[in-house]
Amino acid sequence: SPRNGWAGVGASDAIEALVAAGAKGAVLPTPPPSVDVARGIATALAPIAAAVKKDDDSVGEPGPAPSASGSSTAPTPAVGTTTMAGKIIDPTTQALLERERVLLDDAVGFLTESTPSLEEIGLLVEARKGLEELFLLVIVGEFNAGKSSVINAMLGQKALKEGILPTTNEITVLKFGEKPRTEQSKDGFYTQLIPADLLREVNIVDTPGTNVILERQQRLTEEFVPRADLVLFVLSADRPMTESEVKFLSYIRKWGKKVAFVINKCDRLENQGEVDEVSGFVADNAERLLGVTDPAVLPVSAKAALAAKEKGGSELDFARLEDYILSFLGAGDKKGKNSGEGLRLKLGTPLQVGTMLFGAAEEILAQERAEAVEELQQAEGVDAAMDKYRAAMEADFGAQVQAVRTAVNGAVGRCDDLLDATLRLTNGADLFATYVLGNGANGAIRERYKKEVLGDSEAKLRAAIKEHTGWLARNNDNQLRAYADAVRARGFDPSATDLNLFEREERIAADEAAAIAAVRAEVAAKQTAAAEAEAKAAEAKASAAAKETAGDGADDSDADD
Ligand SMILES: Nc1nc2c(ncn2[C@@H]2O[C@H](COP(=O)(O)OP(=O)(O)O)[C@@H](O)[C@H]2O)c(=O)[nH]1
Ligand SMILES: [Mg+2]
Repeated sequence: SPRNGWAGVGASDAIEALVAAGAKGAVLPTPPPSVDVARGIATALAPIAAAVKKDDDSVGEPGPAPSASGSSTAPTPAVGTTTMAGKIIDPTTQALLERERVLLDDAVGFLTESTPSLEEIGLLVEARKGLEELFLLVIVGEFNAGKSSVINAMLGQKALKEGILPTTNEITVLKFGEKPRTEQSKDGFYTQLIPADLLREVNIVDTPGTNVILERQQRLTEEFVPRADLVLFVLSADRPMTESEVKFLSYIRKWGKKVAFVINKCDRLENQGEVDEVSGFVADNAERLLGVTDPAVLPVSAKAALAAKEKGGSELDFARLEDYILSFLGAGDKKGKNSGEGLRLKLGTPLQVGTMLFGAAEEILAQERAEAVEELQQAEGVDAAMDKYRAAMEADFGAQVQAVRTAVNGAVGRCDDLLDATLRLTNGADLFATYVLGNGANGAIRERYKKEVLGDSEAKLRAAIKEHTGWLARNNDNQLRAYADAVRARGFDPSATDLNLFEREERIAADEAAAIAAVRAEVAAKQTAAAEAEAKAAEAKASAAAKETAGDGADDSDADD
């Protein structure tokens, strides 16, 4: 079979390589998609793409023998019963097609998951669908070059409108249909069913053309290029290779498309010499711009061809164009050239799109990775700065707490001093009480306590705490502002995070109130202790008085000093 050239591809370990790289099914939940996986898929696509792109020479070369254990009794698959888009295909191609379908579904799944920002994913989905369709011939070129006329001449009928003004405003997909009918499928997208035999073999797309005033028309035309299995680039013989055509060609090249050049309106040229001249000019430019050798350049006159067909005849140049197109669809032309090429192009189309998208995805992922690394470094920097800040704050905090503690201890110490001083002047509890009470009025201790012990302790504590909380707030504010700036610099909204200054200030005020309350409680406790001491003294006084009464009543009270 002329298609045996496909067999080698079936033996490729593309799928295994893909699976090894981590691409499993349409969903890749864990681990998160990485550049490595993108590379894996791109690598896996490569051998299939390479096989599909094999040069014409390799076509028809017998492929390796079927690997089915060589047994002559093994049942051979029923050759010729499998179809692709209604066309009969051999088992090897069928197997290849199956693999490609799985691979493409994986690829779509992977891209959707890993680079959802990649707008062109839809192109791969469309290209994947195209595998189930007929060979797709897309006619492009500047408006008025004669694209619609060329298609009409191919079909032998004026199925499409022609005109000197940009007439084909929308994409028109021409398909076979027993009854002529036009359906509007999507935005700017018509399907026209025509009972023309050629359309049993191929779907043809008429585009609005490039170099049109309406940008939308240009976009529609460009968007259809990736899906094409073969691009017919229609040029007008009287203005071949304009600047916009050169630009559009480089766009087509980007997608790795096979392009044939149709030089239309050759009836406007003077003689065959001019036709050859224009053909040579187009061929030279095409070689240079597309990087191909011996590009197909077909000079025609769509006008003359349709006129001839309508009279039941044919026109030689146009017949060459038709042979060329048909050579892709069957077993090649009379010499077997292009045999199997159509199938090869068809299978290659989604792979080209996939390769393009993986290239773009790899760039996106590499970029994202670089950004993530940078962010990680910054986060680590912030982390380190915070650690440092915490250590510094803890050191300062210790010092300030010590200051507060000193103030409290000072009060405690003075309290002890007072008691000591009092006790030193006495020789025992009883005497202490006597001494104290003999001094005069009730509450003498309390008064002295207040004056000598507490003094301005509370005011001092308040001041110390206020200073401490103020210091905390100031430092935190500065630190916080620095982090907020860093977060803002990364393009995030700091107010969406925990870095809310107002809330934080409220928290600091609450902390301050709590600290003051704690000091108050401590002071109150000391007051209670003083009151208790007073009460004890009162008790001692009472018992001393009772002793006095019970003991020597005559003994006159020796006043204390
Ligand atoms: N002389 C001449 N005119 C042609 C030929 N083909 C198309 N035209 C004219 O060129 C104009 C544009 O043709 P059309 O097919 O609408 O171009 P499109 O915009 O590329 O689809 C129309 O006026 C056609 O009649 C041709 O082979 N020879
Ligand atoms: Mg047109």
